[in-house]
Amino acid sequence: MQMTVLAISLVVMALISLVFIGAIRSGGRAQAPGSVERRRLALILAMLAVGIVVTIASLRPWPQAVAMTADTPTINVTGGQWYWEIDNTELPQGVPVIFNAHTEDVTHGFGVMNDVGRLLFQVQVMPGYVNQVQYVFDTPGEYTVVCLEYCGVAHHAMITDFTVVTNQGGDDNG
Ligand SMILES: [Cu+2]
Repeated sequence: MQMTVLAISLVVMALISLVFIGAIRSGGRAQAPGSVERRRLALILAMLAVGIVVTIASLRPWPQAVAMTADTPTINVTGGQWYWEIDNTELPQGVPVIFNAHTEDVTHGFGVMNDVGRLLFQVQVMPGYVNQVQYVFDTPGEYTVVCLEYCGVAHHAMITDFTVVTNQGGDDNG
């Protein structure tokens, strides 16, 4: 996806440059001596080159793509009026876990809070989409799931929980 966007950007940049070069060539020839025209063209090409280099150099992989491996735990979250369903309620500590969140009806907000009620992350849960969020739980314990998007009269009751358990290093957890 990112490479497609890059390719489209480069093609559009090239087209814009061609339009500029064409405009420079067709107009103002009488006023601008050849050397000025050449310097202007060189400046445009230099700016184009800098733009391409900066564009490529500033590309970064998406964070979840960096952390995700074949054995990254994936948790499926289903939201509905007015409940949460989580297919795994014992999550490992200290490793990235992926939440795949979808809704059975209206838009909800999947929000996860720690044991002192601090919001750790949230992701919008929208009809027709599976939204993904990745998180590393540093602390074992109880975590609370709430809904952060008003979804009807019992919105406030959309609460559930899950546990993060200590990852005993060396154990086979796959
Ligand atoms: Cu809600």
